[in-house]
Amino acid sequence: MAQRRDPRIVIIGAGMSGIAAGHVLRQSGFHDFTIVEKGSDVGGVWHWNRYPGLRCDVPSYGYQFAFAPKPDWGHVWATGDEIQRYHRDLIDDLQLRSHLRLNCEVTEAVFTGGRWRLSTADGGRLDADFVIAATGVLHQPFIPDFPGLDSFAGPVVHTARWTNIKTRGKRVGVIGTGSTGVQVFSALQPDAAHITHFARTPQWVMWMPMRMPQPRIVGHLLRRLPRQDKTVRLSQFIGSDYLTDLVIRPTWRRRAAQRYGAMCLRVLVRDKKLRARLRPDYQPFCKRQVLSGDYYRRIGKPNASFVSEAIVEITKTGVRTADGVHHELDVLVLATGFAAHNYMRPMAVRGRDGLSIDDAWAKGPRAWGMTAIPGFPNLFMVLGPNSPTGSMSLQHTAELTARYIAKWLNRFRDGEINAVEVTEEATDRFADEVAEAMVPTVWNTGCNSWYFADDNHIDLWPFDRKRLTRMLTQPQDADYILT
Ligand code: N01
Repeated sequence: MAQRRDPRIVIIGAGMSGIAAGHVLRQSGFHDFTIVEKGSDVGGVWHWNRYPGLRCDVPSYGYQFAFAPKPDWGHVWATGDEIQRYHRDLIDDLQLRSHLRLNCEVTEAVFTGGRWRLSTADGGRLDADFVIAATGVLHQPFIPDFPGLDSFAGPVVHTARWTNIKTRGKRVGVIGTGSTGVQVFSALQPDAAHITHFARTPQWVMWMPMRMPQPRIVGHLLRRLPRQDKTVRLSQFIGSDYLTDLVIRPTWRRRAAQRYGAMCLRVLVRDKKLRARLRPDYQPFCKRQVLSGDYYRRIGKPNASFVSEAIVEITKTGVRTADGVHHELDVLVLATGFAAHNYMRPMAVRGRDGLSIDDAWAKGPRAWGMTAIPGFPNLFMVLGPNSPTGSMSLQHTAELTARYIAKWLNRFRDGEINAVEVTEEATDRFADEVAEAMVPTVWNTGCNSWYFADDNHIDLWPFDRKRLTRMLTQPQDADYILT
């Protein structure tokens, strides 16, 4: 009879997916695991992003783990601070603190002699039977190569690395019109002497009462529910199923939601000239849909300008646009997004026979079912390529993926396998199915967005929840090379 052994596991990243993985491992009886996190705190994006106006654009009740329900959110759409506190509290509530190593950046992971050897930035070394890369998607800030950026005399800050800069009474420039740009613009506008929003591409901004407090009575009632985990899951499933249907199928529901998006612009921006400049030339929901309760009001204020001419250079004192206008600024805010397809890189990851992740992903990131990469045995990702960032509950997806991984770990523990590696065939088949399912999605209707890994490869999940559950519930041996 095979001997039971406790696998040594390293989880890289203590954001939402690392917390999910840690909890599932503990619950499944694995003790020998470490969660390494390069930041000084847990929380991932909610740790790194601290810009003014930060809040979640998914209602809080659905934006939490079903295994750790929090009934008493302060707001229906929680602030960044509150979500970060939730994550921090979870580390203790789920008894993960003793497994956690903060300020520990993994720089290299090499599969050698049937195990993983990890090097850290502080010169340390970790060995592991399994690695779980919970390294996130929107992690590395993207800073465009604007000519003259270094010459700007005032503070320049990327929203994902916010520092305490003074914006009150200043002439502020915000570059970028994604969810972040809209949030930070709206938060800084009231106190700025003048604020200029530089838009390479305007966005549809859908009105929602984003600052609405969650009534206390709701918290009290939810707390009294006998199976809160079930209600969280139900709310996630209802929300996800609605959004999934809307983005993956061109039905009347999509058209109705898009009509609402168009109506928000028409009703909330009365100035016809401004409205014309704010109107995107692509369908609502094609890019990640931006929600806001006040952007269209604030962009029309006397101290605000919306500039859609291209930026040609940044000077010592401002930004020059293609129409020759020089916009004088004291502070420059870059809401220019993320290198969203890097995943665990720039960590140097080498799998079987020395295969590097850069070579394996030379044609773009790919992984079977968001988690397993051919050539990289005993390594799994949580929220890897094709994760449903734009259509489903990420907490649910992270938990489901972690449970899937735990099934393989169980088989290692039982001595059934020493190594597990997904096949090229299974991964190709999955990629072909993804490409086919992507055709009728709204993301494919003629806009450019961070969803695109390259010109014709959309890095999202184009299927419904049933497919997600089916893929991640029962591992199929035929899709793997088992040693
Ligand atoms: O980043 P983005 P984000 N010159 O990539 C512009 C999540 N999120 O940080 O549209 C000029 O969406 C770029 O222009 P264009 C959410 O999933 C969630 O805003 O490419 N402009 C775009 O306007 C979201 O989708 C919350 O033409 C340049 C902007 O920069 C994701 O994070 C809150 C440029 C980048 O927009 C990313 O959002 C915030 C250039 N050279 C974010 N390069 C929640 O509430 C780029 N841009 C949960």
